Amino acid sequence: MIEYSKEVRDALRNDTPIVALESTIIAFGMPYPQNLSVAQQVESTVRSCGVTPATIAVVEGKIKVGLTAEELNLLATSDEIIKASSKDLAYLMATKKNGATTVASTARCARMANIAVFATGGIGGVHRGVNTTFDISADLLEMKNNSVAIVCAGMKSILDVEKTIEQLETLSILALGYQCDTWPLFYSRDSHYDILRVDSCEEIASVMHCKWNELQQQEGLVIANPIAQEQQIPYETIDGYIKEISQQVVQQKITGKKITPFFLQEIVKKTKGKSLEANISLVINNAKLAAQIAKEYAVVKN
Ligand code: PSU
Ligand code: MN
Repeated sequence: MIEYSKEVRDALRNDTPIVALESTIIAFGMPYPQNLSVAQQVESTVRSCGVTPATIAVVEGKIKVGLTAEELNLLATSDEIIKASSKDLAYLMATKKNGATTVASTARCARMANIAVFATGGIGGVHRGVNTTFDISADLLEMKNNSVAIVCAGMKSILDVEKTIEQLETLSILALGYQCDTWPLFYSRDSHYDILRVDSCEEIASVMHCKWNELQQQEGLVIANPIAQEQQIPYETIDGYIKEISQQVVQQKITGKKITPFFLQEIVKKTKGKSLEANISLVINNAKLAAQIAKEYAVVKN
């Protein structure tokens, strides 16, 4: 059912470390041509750590784990791509359509492919205004259902931070802060929300081993990796913009899966491109950490 790229197939056969990468960020998270260049840079960052990148997407109904250069290009340029959560996979397969996978579906596919580590920008969660919209990302459920370690810079900046942390707690999804004591909030490094601290990839790999192999707990794990100091944007600045954009969202009746792409695009305008630079930097930073974790986990699990 899954089609692997040659390098991913070889890595699976030889049991060498692999990092899964999502594709919604390519198709819907950044404008062209930055999206394509980031997708390529992320893959080369992983490779330069001696780890195999496996970007995941659906191409003409086939679940692909590891993409060719042409497929990466298709995701970055085509306007016939569906933002695909886990529930959409069957539809895409049956109708032979193209889909960019979110954290939810990437975690599911990575699990099916036996890949333990996955890098992204920010995880989905509980949206602000949830009391009226009921908008809670399927990312949360799929992080619960799939034993994959997800490296992110915290949650998407547009979310309700407190409620998302509470949901992670309820779903029993362990979150670890990499070299930090509080939750990083995507564009900004810290917050006043406590997180359990880890200082090395050895520690993270050891947590993965204790959780999945010793305790036999099946849930996924969130590794929150703060954005680099020189790239961060103060939370208050972003928060102000988000409140302004929220009003546009209501006025223009933007709903469902269109919400995140709209916010990201408007934040880029308001920050005069600085948020895009920050987003690019944190994604690459996460890919690098994910690769190091994958290497350590390969040592620990065997
Ligand atoms: N973070 C970003 N850009 C994105 C996403 C996260 O900075 O495009 C994507 C991820 O793929 C995440 C998805 O899984 O948004 C969640 O979307 P929703 O809230 O519609 O479930
Ligand atoms: Mn949603």
